[in-house]
Amino acid sequence: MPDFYITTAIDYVNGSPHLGHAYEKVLTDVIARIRRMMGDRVYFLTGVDEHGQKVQQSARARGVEPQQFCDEIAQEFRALLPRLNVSNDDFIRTTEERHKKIVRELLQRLYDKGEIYKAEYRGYYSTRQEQFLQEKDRNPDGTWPAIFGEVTEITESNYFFKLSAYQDWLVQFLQENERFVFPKFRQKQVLEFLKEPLNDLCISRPKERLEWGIPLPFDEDFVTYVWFDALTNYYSAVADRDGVWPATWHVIGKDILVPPHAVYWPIMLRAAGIPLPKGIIAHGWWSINSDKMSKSTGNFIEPNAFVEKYGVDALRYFLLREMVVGQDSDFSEAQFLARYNADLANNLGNLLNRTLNMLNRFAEARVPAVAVVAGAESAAGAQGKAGSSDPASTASDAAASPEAELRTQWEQTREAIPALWEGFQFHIGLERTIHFVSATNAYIEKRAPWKLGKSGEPADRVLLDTTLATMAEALRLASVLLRPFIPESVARIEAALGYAPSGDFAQQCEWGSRLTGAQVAEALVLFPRVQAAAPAAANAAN
Ligand code: ME8
Repeated sequence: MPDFYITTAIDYVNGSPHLGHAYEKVLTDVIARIRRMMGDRVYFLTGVDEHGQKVQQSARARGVEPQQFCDEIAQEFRALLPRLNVSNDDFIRTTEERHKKIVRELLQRLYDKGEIYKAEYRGYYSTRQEQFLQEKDRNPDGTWPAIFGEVTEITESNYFFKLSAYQDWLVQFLQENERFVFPKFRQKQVLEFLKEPLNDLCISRPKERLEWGIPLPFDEDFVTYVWFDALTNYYSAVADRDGVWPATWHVIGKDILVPPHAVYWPIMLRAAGIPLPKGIIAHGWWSINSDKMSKSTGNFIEPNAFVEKYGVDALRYFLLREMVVGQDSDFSEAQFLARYNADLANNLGNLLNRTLNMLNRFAEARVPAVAVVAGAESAAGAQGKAGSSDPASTASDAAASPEAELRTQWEQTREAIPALWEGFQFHIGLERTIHFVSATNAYIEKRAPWKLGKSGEPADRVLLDTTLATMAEALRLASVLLRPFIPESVARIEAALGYAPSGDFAQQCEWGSRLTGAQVAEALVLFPRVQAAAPAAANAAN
């Protein structure tokens, strides 16, 4: 069984979780669920980033100790995961002993190897960004950009990590590993960044300036720079688990690719003699109604409230269907509802509802065996041939039968999907899958089982059974491809169809008569149509 280790960024606990955080966890979850479905042994890590100036300041502003503040907010992040149906195996907090121990060991190892040195540094410092600035960071008019907040000139002794010594190695590594960063255009940005000489990285903060951090093992007057601390989480969480490291993918947002994940982290690992991860997936950013998310302006989606209102799968589906992994996307409730109604309510939900409804009405709630496929007139004659009880087993005899056409559609869909998933093209995968659901609904319109059920002709009865079996089978198959995305709904569909998945992914995708004889549930509305955009979900959370 191949090992597959996937991580999300660990979120700062200086504010509550928002849609961007939710997206990243769901995206990572989808990949983890796909790999599990493909038979990999998956380890999925997420967590929170608790040290540093921002957290210390936020705690002070609330008048509580940093640890107490972290405990509260970390709980909010942790509680969101089951609400989003995120199947993480582990949740790390950077204030945990297991993490602090490994950070200190790593620092000591690098110090002993001569990769860390002490030096005096004089320069401009941004408190808000917790970083020293360079002349090139100034605006053209000589002022400092507003994102840096207050900038002061300071001199202090600090510890530095020899980043610059690894610049050539990193460039070569990225040239040899063209797919280290997904999407590719982001890898180019990393190489672009590396065209300028790297400075060594200041990895300490004097305690008089910042207390809320992990003390350096070789000088307790300093705490560890928060990025050095945070990046190590990916390794510290699994350091005592054999065979999990190296990570397969780190899933992060585009804002923290360069330099932390694509420059600091590979160099930290390389310098410490630890194998590198296979790669980094850098996703884009969500805006809300074409604007930056901001609590103060109320342009903010609170994931819990949204899930409460529309259900977890409606949100998961939208996030994965709408965003092209690596690109930015805009979230508006109107767009969400349009997608929801078109794809989930009117298409998938409709297929489920009518399938159950007709099985109850015409087949005593049992999926009939397939009897015939060829032209309607020869129904009785073809019956004997269809002994394989395959809804489209006579596809070659009757290439143009609606069953055969639908089956061909299915074969094309299932063949396309693995490569789309492998390339993180989830939006296209979902589009293709919903397209197949549409084709199934069109097939039902064509066969019109409600008419066949009323006719009383034996040949029509045979055709009715085939139609009922075919629609149930098509729904079952579509569900297999939807399982990683909307797991709760798929579990309900499978239960309603009396289907317990068995066999590997390829077997589950085989068009057959898996459901013959299954007892199905009463008609079920999984995704009720929603009429108008209700403004309450774009939560004015202030
Ligand atoms: O950066 N859309 O934490 P964070 C999509 N602690 N993703 C977004 C987003 C948006 N509008 N806003 C934020 C940190 N994110 C560090 C990470 S990892 C060792 C340390 C994503 O809470 C962002 O890109 O600011 C990042 O991947 C994650 O949420 C956490 O952001």
